[in-house]
Amino acid sequence: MVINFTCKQWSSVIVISSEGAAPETKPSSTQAFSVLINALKMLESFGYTLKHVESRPSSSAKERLEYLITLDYIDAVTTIETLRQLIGKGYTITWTNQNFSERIVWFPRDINEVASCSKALYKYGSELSKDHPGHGDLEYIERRKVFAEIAMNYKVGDDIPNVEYTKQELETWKYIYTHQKKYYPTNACMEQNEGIKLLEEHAGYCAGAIPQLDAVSKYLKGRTGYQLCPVVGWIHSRDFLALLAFRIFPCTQYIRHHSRPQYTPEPDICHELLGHVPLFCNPDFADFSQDLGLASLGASDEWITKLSTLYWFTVEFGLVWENGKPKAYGAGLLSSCEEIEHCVSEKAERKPLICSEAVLATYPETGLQPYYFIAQSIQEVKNKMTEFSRSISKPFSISFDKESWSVQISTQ
Ligand code: NLE
Ligand code: FE
Repeated sequence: MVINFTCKQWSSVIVISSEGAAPETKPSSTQAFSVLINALKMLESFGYTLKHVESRPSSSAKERLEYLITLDYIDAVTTIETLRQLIGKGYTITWTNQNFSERIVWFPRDINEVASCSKALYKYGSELSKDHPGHGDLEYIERRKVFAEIAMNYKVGDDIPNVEYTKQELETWKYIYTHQKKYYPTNACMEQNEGIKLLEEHAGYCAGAIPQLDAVSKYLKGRTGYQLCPVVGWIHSRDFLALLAFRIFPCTQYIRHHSRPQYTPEPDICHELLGHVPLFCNPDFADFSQDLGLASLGASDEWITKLSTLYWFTVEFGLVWENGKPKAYGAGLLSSCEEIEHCVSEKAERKPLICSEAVLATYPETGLQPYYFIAQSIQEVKNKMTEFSRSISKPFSISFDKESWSVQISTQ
């Protein structure tokens, strides 16, 4: 059932109107009434006292009823938490005040609530589309199910099950690892080179074996407080960013198809372990990834698109200058044998990173990127993105509390 709640006033009372049932159907009187009862029950559990309630024909659909509920105002934080819980129960809430009118979106506040965010699949869920190198390879598709199973059953906080990789999988890894390592000293940023060194010393990185996510996650946790969580494949941008807010990085565990080790159109374990994890060893980079995640919590769909586009052009495909030379720090570049060469070559088009421009740029999800955004340093990327995410309009601000590993909501 879809219910619209409009929060009309902010300062002293909350006025809520509700409409029962999906827009196409006219709810029965008892249905409409049970919507009211359920809303009141929830409001009561938050400590609200009902001052007044009246029903009237809905302003948007005449044949439907809407309820105007007036409550004693408690405080801003309780209001937001109430609205958040109502959204969690399936209510759609539009927050309206003199500055804007925007739909409020549910977001997780702690590690238990964020757990569901790694489950929603975006694409390549159970079968591989035509542009995927593994398309039609039944053995490969079958193998992917083993990894899907692990990801679907995983609960944040558990140990990540270790996987015994096949000979063919190990060969693919060895090819990529050896190839990329040759290019990192010249084509990758220094943070990447430092990360790889640390991971070789402490987390079992080597050409001969695919490091296990569990061991890598435990090492990262000790170093920068980030942990890995296995996922089936692409997940929705909103969920991806929400996980980052809690210092959780969603990680695929399967490996790309052996027929094309040089390039994959979707994330795989090579992309995660060679592209993302080394940078997560850097405390500044880890902080900045979390900030991006925090900025996404409760943001509108439009902002989520902007933030994930920015993520694409920086964390996935970004370049930085180092001693007058372009170097890769984007994970999609660091894990691709083809693109690590291409991105710093004469052939590649590079534009200075301007966030307001990058968020509007379009990109192909498969194939080499047509252009790249380049910054002076990782520090500059961080500063620019922090400044940019300040322009997100939200009726509240969010901060992270390290003690409870949860977010605190406040209003200005
Ligand atoms: N194209 C990258 C690679 O081959 O490693 C993966 C990109 C995933 C976003
Ligand atoms: Fe990635």
